Amino acid sequence: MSKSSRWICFLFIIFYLSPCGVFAIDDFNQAFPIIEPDPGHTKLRLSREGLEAIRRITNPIAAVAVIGPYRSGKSFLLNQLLSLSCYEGFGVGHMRDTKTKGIWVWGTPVEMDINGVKTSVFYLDTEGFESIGKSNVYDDRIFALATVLSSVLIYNLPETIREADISRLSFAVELAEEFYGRVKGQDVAFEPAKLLWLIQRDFLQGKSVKEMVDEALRRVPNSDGDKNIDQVNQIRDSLAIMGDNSTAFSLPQPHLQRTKLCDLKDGELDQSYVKKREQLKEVVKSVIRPKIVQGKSLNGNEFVAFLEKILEALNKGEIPSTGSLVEVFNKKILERCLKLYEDSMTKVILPISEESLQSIHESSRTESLKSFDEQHFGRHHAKKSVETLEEDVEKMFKNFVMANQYQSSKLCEAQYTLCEDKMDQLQVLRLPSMAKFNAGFLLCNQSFEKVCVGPSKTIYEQRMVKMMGKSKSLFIKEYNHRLFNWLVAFSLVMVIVGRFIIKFILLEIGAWILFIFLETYTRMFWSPESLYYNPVWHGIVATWETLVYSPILDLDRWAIQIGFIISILLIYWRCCGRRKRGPHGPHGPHSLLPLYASSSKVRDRSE
Ligand SMILES: Nc1nc2c(ncn2[C@@H]2O[C@H](COP(=O)(O)OP(=O)(O)O)[C@@H](O)[C@H]2O)c(=O)[nH]1
Ligand SMILES: [Mg+2]
Repeated sequence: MSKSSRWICFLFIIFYLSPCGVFAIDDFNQAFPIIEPDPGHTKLRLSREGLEAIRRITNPIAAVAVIGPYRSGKSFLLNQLLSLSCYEGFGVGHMRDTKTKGIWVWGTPVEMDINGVKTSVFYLDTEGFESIGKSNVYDDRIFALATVLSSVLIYNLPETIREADISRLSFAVELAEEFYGRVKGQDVAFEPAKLLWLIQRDFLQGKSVKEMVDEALRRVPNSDGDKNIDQVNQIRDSLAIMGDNSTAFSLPQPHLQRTKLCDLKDGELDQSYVKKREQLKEVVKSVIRPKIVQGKSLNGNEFVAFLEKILEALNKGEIPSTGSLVEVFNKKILERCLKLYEDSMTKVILPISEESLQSIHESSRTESLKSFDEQHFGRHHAKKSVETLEEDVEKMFKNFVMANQYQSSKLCEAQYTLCEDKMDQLQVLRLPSMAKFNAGFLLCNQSFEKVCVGPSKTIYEQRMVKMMGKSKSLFIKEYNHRLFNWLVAFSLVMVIVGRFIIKFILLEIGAWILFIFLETYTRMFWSPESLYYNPVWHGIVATWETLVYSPILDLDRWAIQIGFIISILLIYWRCCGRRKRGPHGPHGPHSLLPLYASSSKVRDRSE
C-alpha cells in the first residue's frame, strides 16, 4: 500500500469515528426528516437523524401528523401549534426553496400529562399531495404511514371537503375497519388515529363545520350506478360509522396578507385566529392518547421499531395495502399460534398410527386457528395471515409425519430383526420341539403387534408374515427328520444304558424295539416320509413333545444340566448302591428292577 493511500485510509477512519460520523445531534430544537423518498421517488426510506431524535425518548410517545394538499399551510399550522416562528420551525412554503419531502419531525416533543401518564407528543409534518410528477402510490404511502404512526391525524383542508379528499381517506377507513373494534383490552390492540378535519377558511357559508363534514359524508345519489361514486359512497359510510373517532374544526384566516404571515407576531395576527388556534391546541390535547400497539405504549426505541415495521410493509407491494400492514401486525400472533400447534404436537410420543397422528394434528390445528382467530388483526384482510398460518401448520405437520415414519420404521425394523433372530434360534433347537417353536412364534407375533406401530406397520407386517411363514415351513421340514435321527440315537443310547449301566432288560428291549421299528419301517417303505404319516409316529411325536417342552420344563434348555444330574445319579447308584448291597451278601435286599442274572452269578463265583 502506498503512503498516500495509507493516509487516506487513516483520515477515513478518523472521519467515521468523529462525532459527526456517528450522527451526534447537539440541538434537537429543529425539524428532522424521519422518512425520505428514495431516488426513484416511489418508495420511502428511513432517515437516521429524525430517528435519533425519537430514540432518545423514554416516555410513552404520541404523534400528531398533519396531512393535506401541498401548500395548504400544514407547516405553518404545525409551527403555530408548537409556538414556533417560521424561521425556527418547519420550513414554510414561500420562504424556502426546499419544501417538505417525506415526513419530518420536530426534534423536541411536547411533554403532556395524559390521564396521569407523562407522554411525549411529537409533531409530524408531511409532504403534501396533488403535486405533479410523482406517482400517486408515493402519496398514498406517505399518507398511509402518517395514518398508522399518529394518534391524531389532522386533515388540513384549505377549502371545503371534496370527493377526492374522501376517497383519499379510504386507506384510513380501511385501517380503522381492520383495527378498530379489535381494541378489547387484549395485548393485541391497535388504536387507529383520531381523525381531525380541519377546515382552514371560511368556506362554511353559514353552516357549522360539523354540519359541513356531515354533509360531505352523506351518501350522494347514484342512480346511474357509477362505480366511482359507489366506491366513494362506501367510504362515506365507513367514515360516518367512524363518527366518534373523528372531529371537525375550523380555523379562520390568520391574516389577509398570505406572504407576510411569517413576519407577523401573535399580536398582529387576526385575534379570532389566535383564539381558535388555542382552542385547537386544546382539542388536540383532549383527544390525543399515547400510541398503543399490541396492548402497550411505545417508547422512543419501540416507536422507531414500529415505524420500521410499517415502512417495510408499505414498501412491500406495488401499492400500500392494508393487507400487508395486517400481515405485519399478525406476524407475532402467527408465530405464537404456530408455536401452540408445535407444542401440542411435540407432546405426542412417536411413533403412533397415522390415523391418530392425523386426528391430533387436526385438533391442534383447530386450536391454533381458533387462537389466531381470537387474537388476530384485520377484519377483512386477515385471510392472507390465516392462509400463511395454515401453510406453516401443514409444513410442520409434514415434518411430524416424516418423523413418525422414521420412528415407526426404526422400531418395526428392530422388532423384525429381533423376531428374525428368534426364529433362527428356534430353527436350531438342540431338541426340536414343535410346541416350543409355536410358542416362540406366537410370542414374536404378539410382541411385534404391540411394539411395531405407526405407518411402517403394514409393510413390516407383510415382511413378518413372509419371514415367519418361511421359517415355519423350514422348521416343519426339518422337524420330523431331526426327530427321527434323535430317536434312532436315543434308542441306541438306551440300549447301552439298559445293558451296561442300569442293566435293566426291559429298557434294553424297549430300546431295541424302537430302534428296529424306526430302521425297518423306513427301509421297508423306502422313505422316512411315509413314516411320518403313520399313527405310531404321531404317538411318538406326541410323547416326545410332552417330554421335551412343557410350560414347566423346557428340556432343550435344561438337557445338559439334567443329563449331568442323571449321570451323577447313575454313577452314584452304580458305586454306592453296590457297596451298600455288599454286606448283605446274596441274601441282601434285591433290586426291584429285573437285572441281568449274569452279574449276580459273577458275584457268586467270586465269593
Ligand atoms: N391565507 C393563508 N395562507 C396560509 C395559511 N397557512 C399558511 N399559509 C401560507 O401558505 C403558504 C404555504 O404554507 P406551508 O405551511 O408551507 O404549506 P404546506 O406546503 O402545506 O406545508 C405559505 O406562504 C404560508 O404563509 C392560512 O391559513 N391562510
Ligand atoms: Mg410544508
